[in-house]
Amino acid sequence: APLIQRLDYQQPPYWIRKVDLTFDLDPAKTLVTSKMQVERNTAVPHGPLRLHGEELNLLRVLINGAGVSFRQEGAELVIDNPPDEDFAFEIRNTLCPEKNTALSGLYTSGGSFFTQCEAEGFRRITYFLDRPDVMAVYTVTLRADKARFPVLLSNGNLTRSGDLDNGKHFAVWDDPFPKPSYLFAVVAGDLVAREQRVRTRAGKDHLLQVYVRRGDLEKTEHAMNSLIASMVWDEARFGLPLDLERFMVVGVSDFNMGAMENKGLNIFNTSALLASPATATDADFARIESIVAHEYFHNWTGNRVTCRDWFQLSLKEGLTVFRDQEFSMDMAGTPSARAVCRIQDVRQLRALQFPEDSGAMAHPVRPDSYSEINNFYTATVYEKGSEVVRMYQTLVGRAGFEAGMKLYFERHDGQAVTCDDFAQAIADANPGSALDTRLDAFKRWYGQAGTPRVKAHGEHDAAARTYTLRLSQQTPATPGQTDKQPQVIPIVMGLLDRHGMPLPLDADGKKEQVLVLDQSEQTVVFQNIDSEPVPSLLRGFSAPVVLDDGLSDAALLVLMRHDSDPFNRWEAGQRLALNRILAALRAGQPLQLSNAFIEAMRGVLNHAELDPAFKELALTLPGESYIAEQLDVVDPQAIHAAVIAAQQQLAAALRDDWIAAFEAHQIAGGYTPDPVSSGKRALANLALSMLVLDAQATGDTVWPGKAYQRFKDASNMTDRLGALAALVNAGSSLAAPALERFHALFKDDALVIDKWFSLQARAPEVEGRVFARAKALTKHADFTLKNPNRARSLLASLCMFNPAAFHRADAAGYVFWAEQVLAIDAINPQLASRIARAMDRWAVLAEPYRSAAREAVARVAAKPDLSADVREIVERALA
Ligand code: B3K
Ligand code: ZN
Repeated sequence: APLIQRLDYQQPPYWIRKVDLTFDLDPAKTLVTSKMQVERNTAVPHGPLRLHGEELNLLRVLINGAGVSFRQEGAELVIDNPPDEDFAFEIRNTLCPEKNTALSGLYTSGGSFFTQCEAEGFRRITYFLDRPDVMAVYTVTLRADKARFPVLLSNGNLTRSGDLDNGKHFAVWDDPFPKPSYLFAVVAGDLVAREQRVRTRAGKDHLLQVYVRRGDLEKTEHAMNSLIASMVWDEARFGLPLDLERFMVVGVSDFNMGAMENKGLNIFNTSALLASPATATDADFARIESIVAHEYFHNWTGNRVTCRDWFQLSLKEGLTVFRDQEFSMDMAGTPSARAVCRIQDVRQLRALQFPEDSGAMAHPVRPDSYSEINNFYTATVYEKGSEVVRMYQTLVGRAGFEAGMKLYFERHDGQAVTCDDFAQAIADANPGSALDTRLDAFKRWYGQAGTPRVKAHGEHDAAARTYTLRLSQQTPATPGQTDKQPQVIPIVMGLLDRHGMPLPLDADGKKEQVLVLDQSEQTVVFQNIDSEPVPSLLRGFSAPVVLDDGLSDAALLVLMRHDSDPFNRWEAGQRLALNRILAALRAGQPLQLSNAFIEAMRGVLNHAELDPAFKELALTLPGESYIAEQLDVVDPQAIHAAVIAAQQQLAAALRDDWIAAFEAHQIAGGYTPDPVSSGKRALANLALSMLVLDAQATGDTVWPGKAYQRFKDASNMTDRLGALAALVNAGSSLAAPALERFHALFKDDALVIDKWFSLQARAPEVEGRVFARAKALTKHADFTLKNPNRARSLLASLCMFNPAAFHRADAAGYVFWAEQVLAIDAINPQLASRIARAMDRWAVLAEPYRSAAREAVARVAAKPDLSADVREIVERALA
């Protein structure tokens, strides 16, 4: 597959302004008739009309109603001499949805039809200029058997429907908004809907519908509530109302990602839509709220203003992730609950994006080249992209950012634009701001890959009563990018005295400020500082960087106890733990937590005012992949051993406190997924897992027994799964019967069975048993590579989220990975290439893992018939 370069962008030689599509839907052979209004683009040189098409049977091509000569060149349909004037263009083709296991284009799932067109799925439906800068208005006619496909949906408004001969019926949908083909959607099947009519602030009425399979209706209440909350929020915070009379959301079991923002017809993976207290955890409820919001927010940031080309993907994804993160924080409410959201987002960024940014797939937020665009729906484009948007807000303030968004829509509504257009709008709305004066330098965030390292060193001069903070930055080399320029890094900061009291930073007595680091080295001097302060830098994680401030454990303890910024309080505790773990790993010594650390953790656990949700985060040790990020040579087994040792020590030393915490955080009454109750459940579940872990070491049988009882009696999935996880993760002998019981109880609920697979594949490895069990589970009757959720629940869990089970001295994990990737690639290339990324960081592994991992990647790369998706991943890994 050719490498596509960002700088090669050119406008298309033709525009398609209007599309009239007719579908005769049949799972084995669907007929598509596409009538388009085409117009020459006079801004670029005259050339042939080249349309994209994949896996289609072409039946006929007409221009202005008459046959025309054409060629098929690879995947393109070429018409060499189209008319100069606007013309009517008609294509007829067929395709086979039921054989479409790639889940891109038009496919069937559970007997119904669904589409997925982003990024390049529309060309698997019909021939088209399948690129986001070609925007057209669509009219869609659907015809299908009425008994099998009673519901017929597409984008926009339903204008007509009725019966046809032979038991068929039809529906006509009109979408008044011009859109790129990637936002097109069709759904047809035997579905039912939860409906809600709402009136916006502006007084407009809307019909909201959530379509699912019969039987799943009672699991859609949370999604509907989340949708309504999203509507209210976007109008209140950004003045952005819903622009369609009808907004539909549909669930499908076979789906490659979380959900898709098709105009007026969002399609969701059922895992991101369906929830009931008995089957979904608090984390599921939160994820559903945020994905429903994310897709809804795309209606403005993505659909009304879309991307000129796919290199600009973060224009819509980074911005929309930022918006959904802000929404979740606003929904959470209290400052502490907001901080919990922020901590979770940063943890995610560090666990997924930081490794990406330092591995073989490192790429800028706006990539420079790709061979398969689906490989660039990454943590960098999404999560780092969101951090970039957050930095705009930090630099211009919340009101300034809202003004910038307003200007962005004033300028670009209805257009396909670039990240530069967004940057310019925010800057122009804030003349003279810290952003406006450094806009070119700020935009390096779009072009430079790699996580910047920021060093901070403070010196107190007692005689001069000054505190001098020296800051420096450096961004490591990444593939294809050796020399990096300084980035614009907003550092929100404050100073504390050694008792933890905030110090005034200037004559006005300000206690917090934003330092803008935009040089390689910079010095800031604070006046009237009487004694050595403790700096609290990068509050709220104000930039996606690695900070090395060289603080002592004593200083970290001050921050952990007293900082006014809850994020930095959490961060200080994490750093204390990390320092210990890294010291042990570097020395090759067994880990021993210090008393000071244990007492600090006890202080957090028993604290009278801290929220349970915050305590749970503070008492959870840094993840294994984040620890690996700190090391030049990674031994996954050693990291795992250190983390387990730290957990065991924390479990033993705080045993009585864990018991008290468990007992104090039981909830009477019904289940609600609100932040306060879910925080209590999270802390109780952590306490339980610590108690069962400790019991495993001491031989105590009381706590495993209690865990089993709780597992059996739990009235909600969070507590049931929490208790089951406590047994499984501690390696208790009660784990096997509990797993069996869990399976029997939920055998008919696919989303719960996914949890069952995933829990087993993520269990802490002990003597190869977890790996062996995971491998055996591929033969389980419920396992299939065809359903992405199921495949990921086992394979991604093992290969990407369980390093100690996966990286084995005998290389069996890598052999297994290669087999599975190849098997999935023949079915679903997008899914295969996600799992292929488990090997992104093979080069930093210690021996013997490193050589064996490389060999496995090379074996996959040697296969001649790989998809473009997997090929790009393995070739980048080997480059
Ligand atoms: N825009 C889609 C992702 C499409 C992925 C294509 N491989 C979902 C989202 O980000 O909202
Ligand atoms: Zn998105």
